[in-house]
Amino acid sequence: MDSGKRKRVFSGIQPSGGLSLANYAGALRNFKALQYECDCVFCVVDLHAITVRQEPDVLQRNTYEALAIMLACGLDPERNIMFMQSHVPAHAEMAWILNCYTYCGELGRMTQFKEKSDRHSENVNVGLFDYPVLMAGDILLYKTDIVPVGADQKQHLELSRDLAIRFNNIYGDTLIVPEPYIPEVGARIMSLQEPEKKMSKSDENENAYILLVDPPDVIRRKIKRAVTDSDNRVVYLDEKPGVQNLMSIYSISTGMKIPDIEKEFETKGYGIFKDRVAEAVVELLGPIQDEFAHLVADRKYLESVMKAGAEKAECIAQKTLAKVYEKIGLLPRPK
Ligand code: ATP
Ligand code: LTN
Repeated sequence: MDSGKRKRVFSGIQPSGGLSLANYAGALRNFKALQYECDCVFCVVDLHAITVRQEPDVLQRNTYEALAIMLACGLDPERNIMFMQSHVPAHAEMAWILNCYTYCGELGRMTQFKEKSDRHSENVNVGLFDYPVLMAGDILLYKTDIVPVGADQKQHLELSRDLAIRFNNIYGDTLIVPEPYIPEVGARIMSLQEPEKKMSKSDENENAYILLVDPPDVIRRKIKRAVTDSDNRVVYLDEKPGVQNLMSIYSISTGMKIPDIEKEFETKGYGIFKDRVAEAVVELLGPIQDEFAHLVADRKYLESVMKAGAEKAECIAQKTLAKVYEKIGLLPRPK
């Protein structure tokens, strides 16, 4: 493919704890698929993670681990730009600029802000409120065409689009208006314990989520305990959210389509279904876990990846930022 025509992809993952099967389903899996046809930039968004309180040493460890798991999932650092958000100052700078074009009302309406303010009522800080603007900056700095994310990020992406359009309307064509890329299956993996709630790695009940690094026996136990219903039929219906969720997980793990899954389990009950889902997840995660164990121990290598990534990212980001400054009327620093 002509490299001039390749679409730019940007996405970010927070180092806010171990990554989950939901992060894989909604995001990482698609990053992997897109890397072959697009120019991809994948960022560990550490500045987003500090909108809730983090222990410094835990944050450091999670940050290395987030990069290691992205690599273990098959993202190629030669093909993609992979870096830490805080290593490229343009992200914080762009966020400031965009702050001046964002209305408080727009941010106050954000579902994630409302949820996280409830969950962290002792620390409703300005960063938490401003989180979507930093995210818009991430995306717009790279002239991004496509943003692969889970369904929970749709509202944030809408804001990024609105800000790009708003800026362009004032100053003329400057920023690219990004498109979301939300998968059909796996965009919203639900909690294994409360299937009407999204699976979140920060859930206080660890049976609610599967971490990509969970050992096989833990995965089997969590899936066995997953909440379903008393109907015992494996069919994909909205009134059976627990079963629907396990079917999505099975689909992601095996590559099978939902109707084929219904067929496979037509004459079988939840016992066999859950066993097969668990084995499929164990099989999916096995190679990722082996690769992760090897990579996470090699901090030198991880640092070499993030260093090279930051240099490449900075070049692109700095160019967009300079153009934005110029359009606004900020004086260039005399040489
Ligand atoms: P937390 O659960 O702690 O709030 P998070 O997992 O939502 O964090 P990120 O690590 O930043 O936050 O998410 C990374 C990617 O995973 C995003 O693209 C997000 O949309 C996706 N994602 C998160 N939760 C789910 C889910 N339940 N189903 C599908 N995709 C998800
Ligand atoms: N808010 C996102 C993480 C994120 C992101 C981004 C995703 C930060 N910046 C830019 C896509 C593009 C989340 O998943 N919680």
